[in-house]
Amino acid sequence: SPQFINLYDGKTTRQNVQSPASELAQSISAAAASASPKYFYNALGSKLFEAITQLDEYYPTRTEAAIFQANHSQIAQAISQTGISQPCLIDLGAGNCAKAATLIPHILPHQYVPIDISTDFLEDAAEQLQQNFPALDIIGLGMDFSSQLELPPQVQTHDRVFFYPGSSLGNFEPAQALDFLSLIANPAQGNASGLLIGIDLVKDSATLEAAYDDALGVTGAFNKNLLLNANSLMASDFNLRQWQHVALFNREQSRIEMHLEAKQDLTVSWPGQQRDFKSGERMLTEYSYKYTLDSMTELLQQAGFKNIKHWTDSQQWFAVFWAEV
Ligand code: AVJ
Repeated sequence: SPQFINLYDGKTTRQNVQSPASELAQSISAAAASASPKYFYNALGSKLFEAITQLDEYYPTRTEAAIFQANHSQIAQAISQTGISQPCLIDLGAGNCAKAATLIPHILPHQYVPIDISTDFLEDAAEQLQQNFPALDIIGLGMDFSSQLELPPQVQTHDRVFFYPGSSLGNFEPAQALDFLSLIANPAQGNASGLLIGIDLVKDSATLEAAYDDALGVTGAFNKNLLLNANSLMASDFNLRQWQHVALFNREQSRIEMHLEAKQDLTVSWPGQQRDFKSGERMLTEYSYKYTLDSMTELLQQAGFKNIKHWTDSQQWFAVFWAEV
């Protein structure tokens, strides 16, 4: 069975790393309230995201899977052409590990390192995956990789393939995305040999907005679950019935914005503090930036990657990039 190392217990105070409770308190009490989208992912949030990926409206997961399916030998070839063999596959935000499961038979890693902030969910997924790949060296990491990317000594330092599928990079604002990619591209820091990354592309607003506001209301539940997670992390008293899901595409900024909107005047309290919300006031919970093939290529180049290749679907709705360090 896999090794599992939990570096995230929901209240760890590492040097220079704020605890979730104080980070949430700070962002929720700011003049423009917000909460980082990483707080969607407790055990229930990971299950709700898994449900989202099965919705008709949520095209990214199945479109990306089809791109991998159609191009897996070309992708494996691109990786081996860089001189990488028996890589360590580092899966950023692995969740249920389903995407890696389809990739592993093609790129044949020696070691697989799934990382996720949703520690219990990841531990179960890593155990399941080990059943399918009994010989694979799996090291699960419960970790908030957005705050630090330092990997424990068990993780192979050579031939590292960072795997960042699903367009999760879109959660970062462009400047942060560049910083994060630069960290991966810096061999002294992350020791990457290359990056395999999935990116959602700009398209018509109706398609984008339906993907983030589905008819069944699963994305609304996923969004509101952040409040349940906050209640458990910071001992706040958010009442979910007082909040409404909002998703809109901001074309100027090229991003989906998800908010929670107060349905009435209300007060949220947590130990030592409180925050009033006016009816209609919004709390930002997620940006999901959409790129073009050109803007993503440029971002990867700026971050220091070279020999950038991409694969896309016939509608150009989604793209998978391979970028060498
Ligand atoms: C996991 C960040 C890629 O931005 O599409 C899905 C999260 N939010 N529905 C995305 C999400 C609402 C998702 N990422």
